[in-house]
Amino acid sequence: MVSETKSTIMLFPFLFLIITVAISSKLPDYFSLNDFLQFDPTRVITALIILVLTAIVYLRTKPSPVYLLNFSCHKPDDSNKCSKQRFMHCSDSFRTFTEESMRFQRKILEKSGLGEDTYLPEALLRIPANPCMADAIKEVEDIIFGASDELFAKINVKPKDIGILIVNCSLFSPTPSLSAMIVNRYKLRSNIMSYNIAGMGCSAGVISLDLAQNLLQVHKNSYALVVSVECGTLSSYRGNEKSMLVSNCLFRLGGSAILLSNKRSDKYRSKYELIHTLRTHKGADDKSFASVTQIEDSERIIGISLSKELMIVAGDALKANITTLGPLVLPVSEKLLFLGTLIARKLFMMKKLKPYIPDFKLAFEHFCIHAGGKAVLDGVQKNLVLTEWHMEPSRMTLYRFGNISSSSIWYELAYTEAKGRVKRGDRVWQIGFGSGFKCNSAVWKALRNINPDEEKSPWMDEIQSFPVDVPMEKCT
Ligand SMILES: *[C@@H]1O[C@H](CO)[C@@H](O)[C@H](O)[C@H]1NC(C)=O
Ligand SMILES: *[C@@H]1O[C@H](CO)[C@@H](O)[C@H](O)[C@H]1NC(C)=O
Ligand SMILES: *[C@@H]1O[C@H](CO)[C@@H](O)[C@H](O)[C@H]1NC(C)=O
Ligand SMILES: CC(=O)N[C@H]1CO[C@H](CO)[C@@H](O)[C@@H]1O
Repeated sequence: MVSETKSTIMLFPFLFLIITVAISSKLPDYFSLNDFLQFDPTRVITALIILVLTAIVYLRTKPSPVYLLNFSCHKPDDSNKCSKQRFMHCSDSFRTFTEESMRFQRKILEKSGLGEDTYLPEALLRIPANPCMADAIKEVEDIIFGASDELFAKINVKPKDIGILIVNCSLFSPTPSLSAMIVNRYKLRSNIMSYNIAGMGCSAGVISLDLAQNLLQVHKNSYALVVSVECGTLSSYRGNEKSMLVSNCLFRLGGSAILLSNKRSDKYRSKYELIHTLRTHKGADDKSFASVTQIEDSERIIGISLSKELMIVAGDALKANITTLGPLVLPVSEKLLFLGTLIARKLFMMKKLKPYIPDFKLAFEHFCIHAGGKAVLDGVQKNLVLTEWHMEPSRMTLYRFGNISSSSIWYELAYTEAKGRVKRGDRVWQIGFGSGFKCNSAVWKALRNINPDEEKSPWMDEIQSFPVDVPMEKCT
């Protein structure tokens, strides 16, 4: 989006120049020495004024670049580790689940693709569990401040320099808001533009990026802090409705913080440049709208219900958006192949010819797909024809950290970096899915080679032990 407008706007100065020359002279005159020696002052001044004006217009309308200075992902304390066995033990202690729901939860965990080291909030691990508001606040504080502290330690930017703050947490929105908690903790400036995005589900990460990008186009020379966290403490479900038990089993603790800048001088010390953000909202379709909802079951217990159509809806949303993204990022050869097949199918009625699925591996080196669950990852892999190597960051994030909602795409990027895969010029595609139903993408370009030994990330101490095979485990 940014680069496209940029190239159109780049044409303006040239256009103006040509018009200027054309108006102010008969072209051949310029080349006669005689004329060249006798300046016509009015002509020169007009040309100069127009040039200056174009330069001003150009600089004013030129879109600002958006750089990612650094980011951090929170790694919870070891005491929050929750093996499948511990999870079942905690579920059991609620004493509200029937024998059948216990069996169902066990089955979900076995098929989930989650490992034995994911993290749950302390309040949910306590026996007997009795989560309250104070627990939820403590949980988000731990994550938000943990991630932000680490981020501020990584970058050379004072909290006072931050002009835009976006916090995104889908399920928990206390008063004063989470963004106010951050302003208070880091003593941010009083004219800060703060936004608290709630209820937008797992793709909110990309939504906040998109919002940040738009704000950075308007407010020059700013830093934007984007914090993404999910707090499930108060939304854990204790009823026996199967469609509501699924997300309960997969949700885990995690959060991330990223710092964006639109100062051109920051390019040399940034990691990535934001190339595109794309948002697709399928909420106008009732099936999509109802695919992920927070409702009460027949016994008035609140939980998040996932519909059976979720995977179909997700596939549709993805397809819709890659049709838009494709032309922006794919190399010419792939576009031609796609067009050729389309024409053959439509014009020559070659119905048997399958629609050509463009090879996105030619447009991106790395993929970070929202790790909502194993089914989501399998679906995307099939749709985009990706190899296991490309899926590795997403699968390992699901295995190690579980469904950590919107921040998962940052854990995946951190994994890619920790494996030493990111080289200067590489392109990264982050895909988020979430209730609504929304599918959002962000495309980044790496500005430098990333040395895994220098990066502090949740993976740094254990990256050698990945990738692991993710078998369908029996759980007791
Ligand atoms: C992942 O967790 C989020 C937040 O709890 C939830 O809304 C979403 O439905 C979960 N995704 C899946 C596939 O369970
Ligand atoms: C906002 O929160 C959601 C839900 O926790 C998360 O999926 C998303 O990534 C967050 N957005 C950003 C920009 O961090
Ligand atoms: C990001 O932070 C890490 C510390 O974890 C640091 O080594 C690295 O140089 C930072 N990257 C940039 C581009 O500043
Ligand atoms: C088909 C569809 O909904 N595509 C959307 C994908 O995202 C872009 C960017 O926001 C939209 O412009 C497209 O309409």
